[in-house]
Order: sequence, then C-alpha cells, then structure tokens
Amino acid sequence: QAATDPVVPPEILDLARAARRVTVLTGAGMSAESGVPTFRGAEGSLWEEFDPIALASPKGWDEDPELVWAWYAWRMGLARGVDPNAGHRALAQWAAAGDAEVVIATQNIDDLHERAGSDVLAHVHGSLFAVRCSMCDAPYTGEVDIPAEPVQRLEPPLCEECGEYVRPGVVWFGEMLPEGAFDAAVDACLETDLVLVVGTSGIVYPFASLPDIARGHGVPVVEINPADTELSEGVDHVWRATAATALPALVE
Ligand code: BJW
Repeated sequence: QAATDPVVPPEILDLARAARRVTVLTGAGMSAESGVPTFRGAEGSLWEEFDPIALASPKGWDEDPELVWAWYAWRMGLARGVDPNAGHRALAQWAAAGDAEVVIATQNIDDLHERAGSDVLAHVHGSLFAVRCSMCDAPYTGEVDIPAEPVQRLEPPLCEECGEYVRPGVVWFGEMLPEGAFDAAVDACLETDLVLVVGTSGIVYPFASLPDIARGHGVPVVEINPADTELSEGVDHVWRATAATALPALVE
C-alpha cells in the first residue's frame, strides 16, 4: 500500500464526473502538503516530547494553560505562514467550474480551504483563530501575540469581559462539537451523490461515523489517503494518493 498513484482510478473518475453534488470530508492529511503537521505521527517539532492529544484536551489545559497556549500560538503562526496546496485549490476550482456543487466538512482548524476560495459548510472541530474566553465563552477580539520563535510557555491573553484566560476556539476530547456543525455534515452526507474522504485517520468520533452514514443511505464513498486507515475497509473505493496529487488529477 506504500506506493501512491496519481492516475485517477476509472471507477472514481466516473463517479466524480456523474456527481451533481459532492461532499468532501477532510482531515489533517489535507493540509499536510501545505506544511501543517498531521496529528498522529508528526515528527521533528519542538513538541515531540509532548503528546498532541494530551495537549488538545481539557485536562492538558487545566494542568498547564501556558504550555497549551504556547502550542496553539505556534500552530497559529504556522497556519498563517503556509499556503493552500494544490488539493485545496482543486476543490475550489471544482466548485467554481459549476458542474457540481462541492460541499466541504472539515476537521481541520486551519483556514486553508477558505484561503483557496472554498466555502466550508462545517468546521466540526472549530477554528484555530476563533479565540474565546475559557470561562465565560465571550469571543476575544484583541491581538494575539505570536512569538517570532516558538516558545514552550506563553501566558494566554485575558478575556476582555471577565479577565480569565482565553483559549483557542477548537474542540478538545470530551467537548461538544460547535452547535449544528455535525448535523450539517450529516445532512451533507445524505443529500449528495458522492462522498470523498480525504486525509483523515478515521479515529476520532463522531466525524469518523460520517462515511458509514453516507453508505447506509446508498451514497458511494471514496477514500483518498496514502495510507491504510480505520475507514479503508468500509468504503466503496480506496485511492492511495495524497490530497495534493489526487484532487487536481480528479478535477482536471
Ligand atoms: C494524508 C497525507 C496527504 C498524511 N494527503 N492524506 C464514539 C466511539 C468512541 C469514542 C467516541 C465516540 N464518540 C465520541 C467519542 C470520544 C472522542 C473520540 O472520538 N475518541 C476516539 C479517539 C476514540 N470524541 C470526542 O470527544 C468529540 N466530542 C464528542 O464526541 O462530544 C460529545 C461527547 C461529549 C462527552 C462525552 C462523549 C461524547 C470531540 C473530538 C475532538 C477532536 N479534537 C482534535 C483536536 C482539535 C484541536 C486541535 O487541532 O488542536 O481534533 S483531536 C485531533 O484528531 C484533531 C483532528 O481534527 C482529529 C482527527 O485527526 P485527523 O484529521 O484524522 O488526523 P490524523 O493525524 O489522525 O490523520 C492524518 C491522516 O492523513 C492519516 O490517515 C494519514 O495517512 C493521512 N495523510 N499525509 C492525504 N499528503
């Protein structure tokens, strides 16, 4: 399964050409070729000694908000400093061409789909840039200082309403998804001709249940991922390719 294939499998090309509506479910692998590390198996960062999943949790925040904030500040700087890749651009181009309606539901907290020109139906795990109070939930409108060099601790800004620390507007384990986001993604998986699942390990729920929900409704599901995932066995077609090679080839 190691080799990735930039040639569109004919059955996938047929599905894509015939679809009037396409729902694209994206995960961290979508942004990998932009230079944003994926969650599982990211190497070589300042944070290697930390478990990203432990940092992205209410417990991590309660134990050490300065550590967690420094990690998110680093990721905000990283996300701002990279560009959408050919895969993000291909999805925007597909929608702009007008032959099909392209609906995107993403787990990613970056804004690379939007910066490529796509409308995103749902950011089911929130947004890196929607900073809000950790106590009273008020949106934070002040400046967020991003250090030029990554640091391992950084004091979060204080809420303008109540004076407590602010936190990134993302969804940690055990937290509820943003209101309506998951329902919108479910609807998009039911009222569609094709679901493409791009760059997700399929480990995190409830997002990982979306491909099954689509298939249960008779919608064909295609996985685009260079590696085997938890979802691979349950989809109709698997295409072992990266987002930035597969999507342009599919949309061309
Ligand atoms: C490429 C590529 C290239 C590489 N091209 N591909 C049902 C069953 C069991 C457990 C649960 C359940 N329902 C809920 C749960 C609990 C929990 C959960 O899912 N646990 C599991 C781990 C078992 N879920 C939750 O807690 C969720 N909340 C919830 O359900 O609320 C209701 C509730 C409340 C209380 C109790 C119970 C229920 C919330 C989940 C929040 C996830 N948050 C994170 C952090 C977000 C903020 C941040 O970014 O810092 O979201 S965790 C992290 O994982 C992040 C990601 O969005 C998410 C998914 O990761 P993703 O995108 O799949 O990335 P990777 O790294 O895992 O995979 C990358 C893939 O890309 C790989 O496959 C590569 O091969 C591929 N790839 N290069 C294409 N170039």
